[in-house]
Amino acid sequence: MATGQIFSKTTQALFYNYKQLPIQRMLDFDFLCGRETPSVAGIINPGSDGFQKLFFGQEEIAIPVHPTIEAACNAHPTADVFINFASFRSAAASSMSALKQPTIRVVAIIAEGVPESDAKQLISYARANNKVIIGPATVGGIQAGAFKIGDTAGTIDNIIQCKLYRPGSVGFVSKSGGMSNEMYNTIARVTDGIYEGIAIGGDVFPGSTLSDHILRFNNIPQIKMMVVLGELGGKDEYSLVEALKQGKVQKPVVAWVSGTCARLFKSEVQFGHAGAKSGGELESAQAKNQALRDAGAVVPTSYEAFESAIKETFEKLVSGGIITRVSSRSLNFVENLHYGYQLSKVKYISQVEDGKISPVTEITPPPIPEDLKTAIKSGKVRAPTHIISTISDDRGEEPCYAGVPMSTIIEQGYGVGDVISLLWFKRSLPRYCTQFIEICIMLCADHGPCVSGAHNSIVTARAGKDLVSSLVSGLLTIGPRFGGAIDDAARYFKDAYDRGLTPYEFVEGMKKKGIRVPGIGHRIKSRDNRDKRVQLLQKYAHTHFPSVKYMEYAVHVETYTLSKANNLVLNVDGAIGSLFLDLLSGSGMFSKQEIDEIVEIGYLNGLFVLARSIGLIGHTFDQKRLKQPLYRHPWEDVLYTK
Ligand code: Q5B
Repeated sequence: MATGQIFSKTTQALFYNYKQLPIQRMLDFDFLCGRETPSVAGIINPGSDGFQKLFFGQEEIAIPVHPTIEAACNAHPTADVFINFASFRSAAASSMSALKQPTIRVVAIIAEGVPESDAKQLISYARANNKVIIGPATVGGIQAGAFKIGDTAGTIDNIIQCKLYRPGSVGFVSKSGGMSNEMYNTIARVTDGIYEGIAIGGDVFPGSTLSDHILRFNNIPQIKMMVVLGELGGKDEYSLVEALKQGKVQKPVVAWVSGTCARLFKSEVQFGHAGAKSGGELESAQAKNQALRDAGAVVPTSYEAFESAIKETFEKLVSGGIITRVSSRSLNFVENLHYGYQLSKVKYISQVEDGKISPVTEITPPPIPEDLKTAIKSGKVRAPTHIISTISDDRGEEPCYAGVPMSTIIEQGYGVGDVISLLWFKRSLPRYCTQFIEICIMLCADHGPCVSGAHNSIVTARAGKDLVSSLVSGLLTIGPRFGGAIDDAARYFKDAYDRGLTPYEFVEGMKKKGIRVPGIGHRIKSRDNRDKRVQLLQKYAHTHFPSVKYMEYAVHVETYTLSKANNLVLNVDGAIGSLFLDLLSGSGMFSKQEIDEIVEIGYLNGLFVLARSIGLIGHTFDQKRLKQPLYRHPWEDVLYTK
């Protein structure tokens, strides 16, 4: 693997698969460290491009999003780390494609469960091309005060507690990502902190090994001691043993291989990681700990003693009393040394060179502005909402309509009328009312292909437009002349009735103002060709409503208008408008003020809009099913005149 530093304070990464939280955590870390540039140069979100807004301190920044790895590498040639948050299914292919990019030097693979054969191919490609893989199955790694991969080291609070915003003197490598967070804490407590920490991942075939990183740390002058946390299973630790034996590591190594408890189990045990299973004796934690100890690492007798071993080693370094380099002449001696237990006896084997640790100058990192959501949750701040909603709530286990849970609606056999009454009127109306609503919906669902709305939908569908366009084109015709006269009918009938106007006074008063009586008149219906829908609605109301005073008033108005012209019948809009007034006032469910508000706001055209949408959708499907060509109105049907 490479010789020394793989990250710096200017390192930038490309982040594969948009994951808001880990990217934001990287940027928060950057801000904490006083980085000038964000550590994420670009995001690769397969198939999409544009920008993602994220915070860099208090500022919002737009990070470019690229559809392919190639496009991202071309756009950001100095970004040399590839952080791969792909799933285990696509991690191998995307990692290989990243490794093949000349600009990419380090690939971190987060996914667990990458097939071992794929991992081997990635490793051999990376080694042949002098590239570094961290993972698979890793949380990543961190160079304190400089660069952090994804979720490494957890929350900002933990990062601050572990002093990871500034470099210390310890190089740390572990298999486990979860345990590395724990160890950052331990190391921060008993030393001057981490310089670099890497979790190689718990797979059987890690892209880079414990010894790869230890050998690299050995070449980083700022790192004065190394801490290793291995685990049972596999033989990775033995390459470190070899490196120690061969004198390739000159800085103190404090190590522990976890999993000593495996012996307490009668059969083979598989711990959390794919690679962490008790195999033969050689792969046991005990054997590996002993081998490391024999090779000269400081190895405590238990995990509990790990912290004090690190502390003791660090303190020796601070006082300048520990080896930092071992000359080849001393090698045999080192090989025979039980370093862990004879720590205090080991002074200078050879020269001490630049091993002494000078105290780190402590800095106070800038505070990271808290996210509004978190601050609100903790009760620290309050923020005004932008929307107020009173009819439904989808935050709980199941959505509620006006407080009624979905399951109640289904289990208690609510109908569409009940749902409308909950969502429009915010209350459960008596069944006769909700049934009336359903009758209105059924009767107004369609009135043939010749009416304005259906005609528009048909023409639009035949122009090749989609369902929504065809539907709204039909809906847009609903208005004062066609279908949208229900509210006005209710307003005028109510006003005239409440003021005690006779039909004559009402109609003539309207005529004087030049207003046609809404709810009266029809293009094809007349005294002798009554609208069946009106008759059905009237019949239902007579049977179920406690009072039909507004409807009776409308009928008196009709009697008067019919004396003027045959087609001035009470139409479907007028029937619904007047009958809804009866429903509102007769049901006892609405105050006078509420009725005035409903009429004033204009709820009732909603019934026609909702109902007729059913028909307009039907006409759209019909035209498409019949594969009707573009509509063109015939010339003969147009009067061309000057
Ligand atoms: N005159 C509906 O008119 C229509 C008068 C009136 C006093 C009136 C017209 C009107 C009010 C709005 C209304 C809903 C435009 C209708 C619907 C859904 C539908 C549709 C479908 C479906 C029809 C002739 C003479 C003139 C006028 C006078 C007409 N209406 N006077 N009050 N309301 N109504 N809309 O036939 O003296 O000759 O100048 O605007 O309620 O849309 O099926 O088709 O389900 O899809 O075009 O049912 O009534 O009559 O305009 O030639 O007028 O009658 O002043 O008098 P027409 P016009 P004059 S339901």
